[in-house]
Amino acid sequence: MKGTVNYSVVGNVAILEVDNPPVNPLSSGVRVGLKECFEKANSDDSITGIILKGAGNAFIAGADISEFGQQVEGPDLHTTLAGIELSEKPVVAAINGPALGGGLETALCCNYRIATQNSFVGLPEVNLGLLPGAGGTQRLPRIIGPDKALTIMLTAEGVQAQKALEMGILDEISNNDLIEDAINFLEKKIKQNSSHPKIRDANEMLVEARGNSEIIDKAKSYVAKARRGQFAPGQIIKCVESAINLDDFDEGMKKESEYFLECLMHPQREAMINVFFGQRTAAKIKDVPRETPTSEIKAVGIVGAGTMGGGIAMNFANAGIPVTILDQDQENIDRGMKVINKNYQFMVDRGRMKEEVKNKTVALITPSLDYDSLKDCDIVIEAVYENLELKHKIFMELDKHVKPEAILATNTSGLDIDSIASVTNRPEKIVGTHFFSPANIMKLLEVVRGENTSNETLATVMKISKAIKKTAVVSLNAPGFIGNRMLLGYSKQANMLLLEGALPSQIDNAIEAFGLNMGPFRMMDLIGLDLGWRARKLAGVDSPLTNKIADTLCENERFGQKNSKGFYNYSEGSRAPNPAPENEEIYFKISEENGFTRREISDEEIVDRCILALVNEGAKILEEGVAQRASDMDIVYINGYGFPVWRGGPMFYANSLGLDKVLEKLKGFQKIDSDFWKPADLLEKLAKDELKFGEAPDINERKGKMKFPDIVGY
Ligand code: 3H9
Repeated sequence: MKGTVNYSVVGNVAILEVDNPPVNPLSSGVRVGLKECFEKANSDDSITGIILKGAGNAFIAGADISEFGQQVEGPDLHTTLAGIELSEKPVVAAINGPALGGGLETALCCNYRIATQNSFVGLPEVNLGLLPGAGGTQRLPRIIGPDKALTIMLTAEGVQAQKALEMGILDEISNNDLIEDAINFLEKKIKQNSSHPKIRDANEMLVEARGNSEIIDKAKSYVAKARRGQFAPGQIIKCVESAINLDDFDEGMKKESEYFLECLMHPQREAMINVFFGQRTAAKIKDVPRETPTSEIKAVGIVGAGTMGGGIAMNFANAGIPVTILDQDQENIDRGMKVINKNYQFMVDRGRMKEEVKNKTVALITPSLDYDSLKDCDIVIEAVYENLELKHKIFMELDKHVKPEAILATNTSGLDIDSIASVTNRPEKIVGTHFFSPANIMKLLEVVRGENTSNETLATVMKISKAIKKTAVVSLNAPGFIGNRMLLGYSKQANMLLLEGALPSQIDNAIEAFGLNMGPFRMMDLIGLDLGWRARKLAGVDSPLTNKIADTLCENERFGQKNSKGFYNYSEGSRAPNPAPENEEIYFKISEENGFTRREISDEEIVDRCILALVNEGAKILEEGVAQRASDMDIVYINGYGFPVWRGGPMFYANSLGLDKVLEKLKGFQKIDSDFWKPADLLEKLAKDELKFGEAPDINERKGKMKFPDIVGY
């Protein structure tokens, strides 16, 4: 059994310490320990009260997520928490770090809650396709009201201790020794009261909310926007409606259990838990030991004050790390700093940042025109446009000016890291850090490992990516890395479907109904159709078949959202796509010129061809060892490309379809294009062996170096 609870006594107070490193989830051993320790404390006449705390730096991170869907040992969580709530001796939860999910639910079963300043609480179960199923949906609305409780449960955001105190979740904050403060607090309460409050008895806020449909309507409209396609949020709302409308706490608990079970059995739960663990596994590099030394990053340099450079700088400033941002002339640097300021002001205006925090954060970013100002930086990230020659020049300058032990990183989305490393005297310190736009918002960071990148460099970049709150995934240095390589096949299929007979709106609607944030043509309009067109013109290359329509739109001055005309039309200042029937003539003409007889195409075919193109390419990436594992590709697609988290990522989705079915579909599509749809060897092998992605044998060696394309960035 995993985890335990340590029992000690200070004076007349029993101290129960949940011990299940690193974050003390409520695994089987903890549940057994809690039951036994509460029985022990309650049967000992010398004990007047109980304090519950977590070992190390966490209170309790919730139920043990790895137990869901498994046969569990020991008492269930409800029985365990009933033992706490029914304790004859008063109980104080002494919160010493995150108290999340079942952790907060445990604290809500105690009579009182006291926390350190740095602690935070939350009910993030919705991110796992679940709801707070250990009384959270019934108890939290009773102490802070259903409106605020719904916000906490539906956003899954943590609430810092001070705010939790103001909301009424906590009774006190400890600024000194937590256990000493908790004992004093408990003794004061014992002196003052003969009985101690239980949240189950507090009904006032629920009665007040009865008949107020606004609370539920607001929650539903948030879910429709922010959690489109997810099952659990609706279940959470139903639980809170039950709390509001049922007089009896236990009746509400019954409803919660019913709705929880439905979440537990729902396929989204498994998909989202796959994402939870995938996110954490991605941070581990198979051949880089955990104990690899890392260097400290105390100062960061950025080369290029454009959109990407500015966004990257903001990430470090937000984490309190000073940044020097360099560009070649004053005009660029002024423009870049103006955009950074504007982005921060936007956050202040929206109430997401306090003015004084903004001022402090902006003050961490220093503009510069001089390479020498980067000399003491611990890492410098180059973020200029995609031109290998230019990058070579910049890296030569950096190598000359920046201290030799510093890491030099490039934000390239597809140029050869080894070629960049070759112009420096420190190839072991060269690494790719591919941020996604907008870099201050998007979670994904592709960390690209060159031939000579050292373990120390990789481990340092992985560590710093956590500090700036990015989800880092490692890719070998191969064309397109992971994300853009997979995207190529997906975009190709979208364009082929357009040539064969579907319209952009049909394709986008089908992909969005599948769950992606944005269909491929809306995405192309957002990025700008002209990027590829201009690059091809510059290089003097013809439009490939799949780009012929987009390039013709550009010839007609339709560049996408930037000039309000692309595959769609846009009204001034709006990003909402409107139909563009005037384009149809172009689509039909190019189809005909290229020998296509346009036909009716079903939404199912659209989804299969776009999504299975991702899957087949993903299988090739895996067999070539470019990605370490299938779940890494799921994490890339969810965090960087808007793939629905509730489908678990493209590779997990393929597993859930069944790889034999996937293979059958690919073979069917070979009638359309036998080369493109040739199934990856790995996929054939897994399907034959009735295995899934994730069950494939590890591949840790690359299959030879691949040639990088001459043009990237579209
Ligand atoms: C729930 O409570 C349901 C109930 O309402 C009802 C039940 C009936 N379980 O994130 P980190 C592991 S659902 C198992 O890297 P950090 C994690 O995998 C739960 N394992 O650390 C990792 O393992 P490894 C609701 C867990 O400092 C290691 O701990 N609760 C759990 O960046 C370190 O994690 C949540 O959703 C868990 N509950 O962040 C909270 N939590 O080292 C989920 C973590 O082998 N947890 N692990 O890769 C978190 O949000 C973060 O882990 C936390 C720490 C903020 C606590």
